Amino acid sequence: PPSIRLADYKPPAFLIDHVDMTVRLDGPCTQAKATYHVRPNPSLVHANGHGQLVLDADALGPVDVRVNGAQIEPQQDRKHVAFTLSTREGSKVEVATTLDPASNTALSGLYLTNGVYCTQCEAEGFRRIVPFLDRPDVLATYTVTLEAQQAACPVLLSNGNPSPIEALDDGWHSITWHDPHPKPSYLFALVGGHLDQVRDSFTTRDGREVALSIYVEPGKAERATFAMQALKRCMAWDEERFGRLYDLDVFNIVAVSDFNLGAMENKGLNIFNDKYILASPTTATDEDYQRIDAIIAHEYFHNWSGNRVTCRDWFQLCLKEGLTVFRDQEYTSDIYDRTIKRITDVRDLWAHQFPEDGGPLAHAVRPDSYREINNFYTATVYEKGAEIVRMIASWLGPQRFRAAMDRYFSTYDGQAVRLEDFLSAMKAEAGDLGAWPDFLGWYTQAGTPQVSVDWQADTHAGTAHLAFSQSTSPTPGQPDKKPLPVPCRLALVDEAGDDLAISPDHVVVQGGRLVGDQFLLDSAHGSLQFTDLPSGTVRPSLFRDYSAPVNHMVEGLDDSDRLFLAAKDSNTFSSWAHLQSLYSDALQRRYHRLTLGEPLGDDHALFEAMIAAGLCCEIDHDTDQAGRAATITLPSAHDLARTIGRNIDPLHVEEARISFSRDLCADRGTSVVEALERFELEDSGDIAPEAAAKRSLVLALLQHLSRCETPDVDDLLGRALRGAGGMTMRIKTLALLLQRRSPLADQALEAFDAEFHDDPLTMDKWFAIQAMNGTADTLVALEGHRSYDRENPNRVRSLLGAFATGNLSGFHAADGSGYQLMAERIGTLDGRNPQLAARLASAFRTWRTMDAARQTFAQAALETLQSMPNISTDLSDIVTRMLE
Ligand code: HT7
Ligand code: ZN
Repeated sequence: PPSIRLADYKPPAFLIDHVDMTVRLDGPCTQAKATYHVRPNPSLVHANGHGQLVLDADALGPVDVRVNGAQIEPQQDRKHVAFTLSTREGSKVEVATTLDPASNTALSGLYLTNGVYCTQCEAEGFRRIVPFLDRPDVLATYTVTLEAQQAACPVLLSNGNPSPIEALDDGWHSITWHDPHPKPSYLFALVGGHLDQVRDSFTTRDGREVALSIYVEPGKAERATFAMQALKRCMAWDEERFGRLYDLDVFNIVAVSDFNLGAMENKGLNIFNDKYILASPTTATDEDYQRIDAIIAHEYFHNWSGNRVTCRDWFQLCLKEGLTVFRDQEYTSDIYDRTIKRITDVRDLWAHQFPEDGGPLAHAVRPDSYREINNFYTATVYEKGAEIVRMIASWLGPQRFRAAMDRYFSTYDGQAVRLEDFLSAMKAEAGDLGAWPDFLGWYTQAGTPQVSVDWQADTHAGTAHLAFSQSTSPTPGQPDKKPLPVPCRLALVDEAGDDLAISPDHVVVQGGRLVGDQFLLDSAHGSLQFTDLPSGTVRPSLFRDYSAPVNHMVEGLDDSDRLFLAAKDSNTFSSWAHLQSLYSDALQRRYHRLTLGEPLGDDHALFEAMIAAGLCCEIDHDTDQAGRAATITLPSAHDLARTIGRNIDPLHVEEARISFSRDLCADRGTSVVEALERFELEDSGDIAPEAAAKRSLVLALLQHLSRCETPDVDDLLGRALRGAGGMTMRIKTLALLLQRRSPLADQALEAFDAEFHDDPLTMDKWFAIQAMNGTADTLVALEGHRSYDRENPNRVRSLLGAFATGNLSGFHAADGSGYQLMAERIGTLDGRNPQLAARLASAFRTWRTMDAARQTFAQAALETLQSMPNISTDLSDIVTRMLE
């Protein structure tokens, strides 16, 4: 299909104000009927007395259509059902069709998962249930009646508030749900099946008693109690922080075991991948718990940022996604640890969004065109989108930002809007901040800006100069780039580590503006000239809290300056970032020496700094163990590869990291072991944040130690594994044993399998660690395991996804075996589930950064996929863009 272009947007000729729908859930004879209250769009001029109503459809059988009661013969092709309607008055349009949910393996529309009927309508799934104006700017109220056999589907759910359930003849029953809030069709949902229920309630600030339920597969209710607490926590937070109250009498969540992404924010009926609901201390890791908190909050927050105020068209996707990610990031920062959350989010951005922005799939946060919208649920739209909102929030400051958000929600409540509308609400509250920066440019221009900063100080003269310049490399379809407004939060740090007060009278600013501690660089070049500085050495701390999603390099600060700042910078994010930049340089040096066959050199000073930062305190009195863990954690192999950028040999990338840890242990191993001994390797398994923080530090230390060649490390890891009180220590130490090829690994894997083989979500972790530490042959062997299921997306992601995205040397194996196996599996999967196939294929996006031999293998694998006769649009879009 041709590309859809933002520039071609046209409002719909007709509107649908209300939908009356009946779905009779009856296996392959499932019937969907809908009545639409249609009227001509009053904002358009209708020349004749009639016009074409073109309803979207996808994979539907014959559709029966009636207009004002009379059956008609519509024009119907694979993607549309079209017929003529009056433009002088409203019409009643009835459509009816038959569906077979069990045969819907694409998991879009109405499908069956483990015997439960469920739907996924974003982005274009509603048209796979009934023909409709399936676009986000058509908002309707819905009344939905569900009918099913009572024995097969005791639970019947849809959006809104329910009426009492009614018994019908022959063991059937029915229920009607009414959603009074106009919504686009992508927020429609229904669920029917046997499900257990966890109930609770929440009273909103305006006194509404909301009945809360989480539905899970039978027998799993106990594992949903954390999720229920998480839901109540985020409901209270959204009231407090954003003044957003819930607006229906019930809020339901359903956890299903087959789902294409993480979860879906359907109005009043969120549907979740069960991975992000179910948790117990013996089966879930600390990261699982935090992710559950974040995703429950994310979907709940969509009730305002996405549902009450929605998108005009899919180009505006980040209007709801970037904003909602920002909101969930703020929430988890408040309930966990703000600095650690920022570090985690920035690491994720570097790991996922930066490679996307620098490769063949680069696209603007608001793209100009797309072939398949499902391929735009990306790190760029979500994570970079959130970074843009963060820049705006920080530019406005907390009070103005809150006022601007209130203005946005109240001005556009019940509407489908564009990014320009969001920005106009932000701008309207900017007050005396001066000219409004061109934040829209961040949405429309792809690529990561490179910001070079040059620092020069003259201690005797008491002056210093910071020169900034920015540029962005061309990305597909965007050869020329313009400068963007780049906020750099900064401070000058004195010899004691204190921030100097910067008086505007003693700074000359060019190419931007200095507002508070933010220098807004809004040209290609800008500078700050400081005068009257106090005596003594002064150093700049730049991009505090990562104030802009850019790649920055600083000239004029040597290693000792960065070590000083790592130790003394009062901004804890920045002190982490200084050390990371030193690690990154050291690892790159090692990589290049490995490729040249040279000795690796000595990083003694850096090891000293690491030990000082990571292990300085008595462990049990230290309140910032998670911070220390982050401080001593190296950049990931993928991040190192991205920084190296071209002609990559993944084995050398991995060896650079391994050798660093090995040399650290050779140099300071005794301190590391002593620190670990102080911890005692008995883990309580307690899920409280303090216990999780301690685990993260132990694991960060073990990660380095696991690279030592001495056999007593096996003993240490074995003790940590035996002492594991919960899943975090258990799976992570097991992964370290596996990575180290320890003789203890096999036995530990077997014990895990014996205990959890009939618990699929827990076995996903077992599959993933092996996929991340094995070869293509490992995958083939694991595919035959009794717990593996090629048809379940979570299983596929845990094996193939973990291999392609978490195993640099395995996926990019020198003999091409990783590429070949992935291409074969993706090709097969495409026939069943194109969205999943396309997502897996995007792991190839870095193929051109590899060395020449690997590129040849990767290209061949991609070309094989491209030439498949029945390739889906989803997969073909990804593969074609990667080969262009
Ligand atoms: N808004 C949701 C998007 C989503 C989705 C998109 C395409 C295909 C399947 C999907 N499942 C969920 C998720 C979110 O809250 O961001
Ligand atoms: Zn979302």
